Amino acid sequence: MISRIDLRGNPADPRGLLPRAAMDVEAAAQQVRPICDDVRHRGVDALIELTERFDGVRLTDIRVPREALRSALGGLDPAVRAALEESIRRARLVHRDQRRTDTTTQVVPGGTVTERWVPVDRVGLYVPGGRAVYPSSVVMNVVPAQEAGVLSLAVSSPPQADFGGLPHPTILAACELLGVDEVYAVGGAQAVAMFAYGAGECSRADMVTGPGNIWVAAAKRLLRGVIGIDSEAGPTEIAVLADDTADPGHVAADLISQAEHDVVAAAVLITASERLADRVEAELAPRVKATKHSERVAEALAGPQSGIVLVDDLDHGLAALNAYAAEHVEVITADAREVAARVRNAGAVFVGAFAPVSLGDYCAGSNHVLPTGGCACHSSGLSVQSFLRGIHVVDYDRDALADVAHHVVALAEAEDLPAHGEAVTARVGRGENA
Ligand code: HSO
Ligand code: ZN
Repeated sequence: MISRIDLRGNPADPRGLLPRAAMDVEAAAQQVRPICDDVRHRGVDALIELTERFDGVRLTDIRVPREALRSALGGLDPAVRAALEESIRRARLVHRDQRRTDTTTQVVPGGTVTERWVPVDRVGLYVPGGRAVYPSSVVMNVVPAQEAGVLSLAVSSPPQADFGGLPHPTILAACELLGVDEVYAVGGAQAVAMFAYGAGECSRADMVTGPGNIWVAAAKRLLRGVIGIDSEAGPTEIAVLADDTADPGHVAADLISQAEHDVVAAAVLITASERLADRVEAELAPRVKATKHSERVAEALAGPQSGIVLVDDLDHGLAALNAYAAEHVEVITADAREVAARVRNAGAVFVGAFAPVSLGDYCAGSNHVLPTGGCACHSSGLSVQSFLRGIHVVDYDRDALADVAHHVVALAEAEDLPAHGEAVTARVGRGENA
């Protein structure tokens, strides 16, 4: 069911050790271009027509009434409400601590550079509808934006024919809990275009974040530049680095938990213990059969993107793990903390026997919007930082400028840009060496 990849005796660079599911976002971008252009030129009229075509709902208004948000929260299962509240509370604790303070460096007497962290003015958050209804993703996107101090935040999610042409009620309830009252019933590429260009009541946003299908990813890629974007989220991934101290049932449960997302989700176990590999495989079979989304999970585990990877020892395992750069890494070994500290490439690391990925998906306080597809070797997950810009504030007085004038002039001349130098000499002459 799950394949074995034997890297033992093969210390070579294990990069590319597992194939990754590829999405042809480029081709999709060509298809969504007319949709984005239509929203740009015809605004709300285009949104209403596109929504009828793609979602089968005829909207009278793109904005969700406040009353619908309130009644969605009123109708929310109390256990789900309590869980969302706890998830929000923990996420706020963690994200609040991520806030950066401005730093001022005195470069010379009379010359300072300050890095001032300024939140983005307006953010649009896209929330998918349909099969994947993830109120937890509303929390994971909204909390860092709010903690960063974003001034204006709007959410958009496709209308559902089953719910009276409104977005899914759990999504609306999560918005209400988080204090987001600007919500639109628009989905797909057209929602990204709405945030990029503005339409009707929805004024243009500076940045759009949130997960979505290939069309949403394509629209983000196409409109990047018109609007800032977060990363393009790909299928979820879990890589578990484990030794004989790990409970094979727990490892199997964790692999299945992320395989549950998608038939192209990746579930990988990296271990030097053949015994553990056998035991995890034995645990997988009955658990896959018993789980609700059995077919989806079985397909994900059997796919070429998943596997049990046998390595020589822990160091070899760490090399493979770092080369793979998974979205989620679990370290379930002796001295797990020490081993986890050696993980360099991961969206998030879960340490030891009691930190499964699904804790992080909902209630650890960490963010679950994380880099996929190997992007963890250069990118981070969503955080307060994602919504801040560091503005350099340059403050020099006359003497400080005069002191360095000759260096500016020399560099300007070396680059054949003499007018650059002249902007300085017009103020202070050629300075020291004049
Ligand atoms: N594991 C997903 C996030 C998620 N899980 C949402 C459940 N709901 C990607 O990190
Ligand atoms: Zn998940």
